[in-house]
Amino acid sequence: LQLRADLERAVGAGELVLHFQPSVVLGEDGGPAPVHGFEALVRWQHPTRGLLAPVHFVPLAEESGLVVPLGTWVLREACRAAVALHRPGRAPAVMSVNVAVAQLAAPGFVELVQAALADSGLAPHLLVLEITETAVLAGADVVAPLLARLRSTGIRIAVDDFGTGYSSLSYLRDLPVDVLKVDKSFVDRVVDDEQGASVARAIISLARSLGLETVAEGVEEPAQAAWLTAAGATYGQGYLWSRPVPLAEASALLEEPA
Ligand code: G
Ligand code: G
Ligand code: MN
Ligand code: NA
Repeated sequence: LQLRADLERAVGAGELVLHFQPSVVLGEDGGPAPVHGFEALVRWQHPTRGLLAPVHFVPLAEESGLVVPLGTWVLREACRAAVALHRPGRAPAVMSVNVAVAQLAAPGFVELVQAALADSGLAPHLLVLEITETAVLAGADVVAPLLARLRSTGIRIAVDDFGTGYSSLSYLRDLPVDVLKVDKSFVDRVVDDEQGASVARAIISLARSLGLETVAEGVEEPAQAAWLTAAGATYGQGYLWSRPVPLAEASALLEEPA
């Protein structure tokens, strides 16, 4: 309960910070992987408990409704960070932001996204909103039209933790999304596990046949990256290339590919 009161204050008090984890283009032959973009991941610089990971406060924020103001701060800050990473003569990096279903369903969310883009000067096609597969499934009737409206503003939509939600794959065909983020639990099993590899290959093939890009999450081993590249995954994200890092380090990753 103390933590909840603290969190209520923290959003306004400048105690939240963003770290950024790169996603990279899975190229041909194991050469250096160019950074495609970053996922913004929130942390809480707590006055006495130190830097808290989302697992310690995002669920609390979701239960209490605080995820709406928290998410608004994250969205605006991530758009500003994306613009701060622009350099002349360099392809601009894409910025991905996690969005809780309560945010999406709150009145005025589409307008909020448009204001965050306008105020920061970020081009819409450089913003990706990540919605978890379970959130999409739980509120398909409400969520799909909202995603369609968001997409018509030029931003892109990713389904996060894809494959964990026991969805029927046919629902994807009708969902207005652009990217599937293949959950780490599948990536963990692509090497030395024939059935694991089959499942991951099926997800990647399905995405390709629907014209969706894929981001393989939680890549830790070069052998996994090689397997995913051969299977046709579009991008990779994971400790193999970088942990989530502060903005200055993210900028350095753009100067010198992972
Ligand atoms: O790296 P990490 O521990 O930061 O992230 C853990 C989880 O917290 C991930 O599932 C991620 O989706 C979630 N998360 C991180 N940042 C945000 C955020 O800004 N908003 C929401 N809703 N979830 C976030
Ligand atoms: O939004 P999402 O649930 O995808 O959040 C990504 C989470 O996974 C974050 O907590 C991030 O720190 C974590 N993560 C990212 N890459 C790796 C990885 O290679 N290994 C592990 N164990 N965790 C990772
Ligand atoms: Mn995510
Ligand atoms: Na994920």
